[in-house]
Amino acid sequence: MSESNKKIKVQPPEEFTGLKFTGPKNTSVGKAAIASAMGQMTKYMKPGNAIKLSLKMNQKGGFDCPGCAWPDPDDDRSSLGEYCENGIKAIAEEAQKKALTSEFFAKYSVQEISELSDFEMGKTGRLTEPMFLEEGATNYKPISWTEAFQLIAKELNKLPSPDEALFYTSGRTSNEAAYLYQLFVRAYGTNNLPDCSNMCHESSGVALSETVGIGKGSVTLQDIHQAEVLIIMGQNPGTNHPRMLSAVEKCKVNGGKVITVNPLPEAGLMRYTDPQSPKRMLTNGIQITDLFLPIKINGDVAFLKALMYELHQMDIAQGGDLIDYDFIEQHTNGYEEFIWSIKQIDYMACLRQCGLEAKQIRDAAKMIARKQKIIVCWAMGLTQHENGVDNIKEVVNLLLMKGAIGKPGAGTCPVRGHSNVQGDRTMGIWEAPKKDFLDKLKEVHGIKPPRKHGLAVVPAIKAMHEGKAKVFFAMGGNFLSATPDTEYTAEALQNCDLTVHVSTKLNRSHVVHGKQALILPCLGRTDKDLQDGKEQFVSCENSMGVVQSSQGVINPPSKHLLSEVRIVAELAKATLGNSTIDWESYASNYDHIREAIEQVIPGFDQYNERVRKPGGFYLPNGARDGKFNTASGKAEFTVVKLPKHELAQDEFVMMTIRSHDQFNTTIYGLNDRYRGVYNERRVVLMNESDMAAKGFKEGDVVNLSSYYKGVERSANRFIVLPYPIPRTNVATYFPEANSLVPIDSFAKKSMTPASKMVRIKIHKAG
Ligand SMILES: Nc1nc2c(c(=O)[nH]1)N[C@H]1C(S)=C(S)[C@@H](COP(=O)(O)OP(=O)(O)OC[C@H]3O[C@@H](n4cnc5c(=O)[nH]c(N)nc54)[C@H](O)[C@@H]3O)O[C@H]1N2
Ligand SMILES: Nc1nc2c(c(=O)[nH]1)N[C@H]1C(S)=C(S)[C@@H](COP(=O)(O)OP(=O)(O)OC[C@H]3O[C@@H](n4cnc5c(=O)[nH]c(N)nc54)[C@H](O)[C@@H]3O)O[C@H]1N2
Ligand SMILES: [Mo]
Repeated sequence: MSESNKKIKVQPPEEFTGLKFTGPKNTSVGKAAIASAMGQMTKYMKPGNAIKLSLKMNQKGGFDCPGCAWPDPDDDRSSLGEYCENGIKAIAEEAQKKALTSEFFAKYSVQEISELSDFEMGKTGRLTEPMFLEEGATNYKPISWTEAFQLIAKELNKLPSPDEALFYTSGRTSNEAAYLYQLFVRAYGTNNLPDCSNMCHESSGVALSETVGIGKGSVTLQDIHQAEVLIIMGQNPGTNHPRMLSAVEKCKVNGGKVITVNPLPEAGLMRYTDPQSPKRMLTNGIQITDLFLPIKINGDVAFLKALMYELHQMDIAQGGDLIDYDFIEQHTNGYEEFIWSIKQIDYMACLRQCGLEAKQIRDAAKMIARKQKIIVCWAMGLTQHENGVDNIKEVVNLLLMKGAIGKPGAGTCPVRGHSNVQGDRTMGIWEAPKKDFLDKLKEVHGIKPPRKHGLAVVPAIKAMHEGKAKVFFAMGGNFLSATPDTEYTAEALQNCDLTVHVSTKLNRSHVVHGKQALILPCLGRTDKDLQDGKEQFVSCENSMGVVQSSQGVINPPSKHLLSEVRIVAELAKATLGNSTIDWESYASNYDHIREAIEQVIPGFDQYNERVRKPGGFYLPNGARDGKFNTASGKAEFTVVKLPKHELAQDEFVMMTIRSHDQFNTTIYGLNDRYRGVYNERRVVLMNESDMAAKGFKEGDVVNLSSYYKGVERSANRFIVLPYPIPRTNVATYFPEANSLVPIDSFAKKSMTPASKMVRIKIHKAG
């Protein structure tokens, strides 16, 4: 490692920012949310842009919110703007009035920039011109686009094998840019396309593909409205998918019940006040959760097993009409073996592991016993575990037992993260592409796509660490801070010959760099995109498989910005020289990319025509229609093992979660309003009895350390806060605690880092 690299701060600074703690709230949204959103808009945006954007966000013919992937209503969109507090924060962050110019980089060295907190980095403004960090230099300096592309091309073409290059994607990239990007990467010769999905819903994709034949959820927004019971597991929609709450509210108004399974009583799941409904504002909102189950971290398999055991017992006692035997007979495989394993469970061991009482399990069983319209919604609380794939398979088992899939008001609902993470995967951003897809690329584009599977995020980090990958290219995202084991990942990136980031905003991955580094500034979702003098639009797929157009509405912050599509095309031209692909034609008219997508990817017939219709179109979804595209043609029951939970003396299980004021590694502000934590992110939420046993008081400063396979990792200076969380469980924020997540602790099969279950010890700081 060079001398200059040593001093670079690879993690946010350990300084405190002035904590105020009031304890958790029991209601969400309402007036405080409107005030918070408006505050962000007026502080960071030009007034004209703020109005333009809030009227066009998630409207038919407008742009797709760059925040989460929750779908928009097919009809009946609110005239006030289909927005939420955190959507407004996302656009306020992207459409900042402040511009970050080359003078900033001339004034501050890379090392000095690394001293900034993530919050401060984000507030430096939108990136405005391409910047280059020469080998051994202390400061980034401007570079022309042409030189930047030539430099990347030279480094890529120098590699002994294309497999020594890695091409990461974060989930904001549009369908058009993602398609062209994977086409370039495969024409260049590798399937090394790690993406944020590897750290997110990969466990869902793997489990759902194996069991119901499609790696996506099966429900629509209408289904949520019609469900009789919604089970919301491992998800905090009040913060991360606020618009989901209006759908849940509709479900409740229609008579639906909600069971919430979460170690924390998240405010958004308790009460909700629709900010656009004067009646709800006056009546203090609606109760969301009917049955709250404060589960221990990773107690979900144990809980589901106990629940299915109860259901089976009740079915026997009540004459056998609670379990849907007709559905099981006609549409599934493996029931006998599965139910035998459920009959064998050690019920008491399950109760101990999930931390719930038998009565709570029975109450849940009673709530679903006579219902068929059941939907399970889930997010990172289920996927980011070593047994993440099993968690979701167990969810599927429950739904299959009840015949609750492939019919209205029932099914699977993995709630996606980034606004186009699902679309990127549909477009082929995947390290393990299917043969049919590659065959089609060959047929349509005349390339010879590589057949060997590439590297997902965790193996990609290892390859860089071991010197087996030398060029790292990122289409968006903040790889260093989003990935586990921050120190290890930093060493990996610093091992590269070249790191390149296509970005809208400055982040820590720009200052923890390879020998040479480039920052390529691009247009964001909200910016107008002109190619050949004509305005272009892009498209995205939301969490429920609807493809819709998205068109930016404001002038970009600088005339030097290129669109992601244009960047890929220019890079391809520079790298591939004579290519069978007409990159220029694609970049100058995005309709041409959509024509190619239509030829290669099933479900996109008449793409250009249908995407221009208000509201877009649904992609085909077998599971939704009750058709299971598995090897056997039936949905598969699976027998899942109860995980082993052995905590050593003095050990705790830590989950790393999002605060209310962040979008992944982008820190909008320092408050976590619903949890009553203000002006501080370096906190650890702990059960009061655990605090007493350790002799801790509120406000004590502690250091955290994790031990995994003989390696100790540490993160220092966190403030202890008493919180209603099960015993031996604690919570910290991502990314401050990422250095504790071991690189080797990931889900079997999906390789998703286990960032919701890190075994740690807690010591008072000296
Ligand atoms: N405003 C905003 N919106 C976002 C994001 C953001 O950062 N900010 N991120 C986007 C992205 S990429 C994603 S993936 C989603 C993330 O959305 P979420 O998954 O809701 O985000 P997390 O904060 O990781 O919350 C996980 C929840 O799971 C619970 N949990 C943790 N461990 C367990 C467990 O073992 N069992 C159970 N049952 N529950 C558990 C936690 O208490 C927490 O409530 O949100 C997307 N939307
Ligand atoms: N410990 C822990 N780690 C986690 C998680 C966790 O729960 N706990 N969650 C994981 C999950 S679910 C995810 S999805 C990942 C997220 O990982 P990433 O997607 O890599 O991270 P983000 O923070 O979303 O990326 C933010 C950066 O994207 C860039 N950006 C924003 N908009 C655009 C755009 O339109 N185009 C381009 N090119 N760039 C843009 C900006 O420069 C910004 O700094 O993190 C994972 N890491
Ligand atoms: Mo995510």
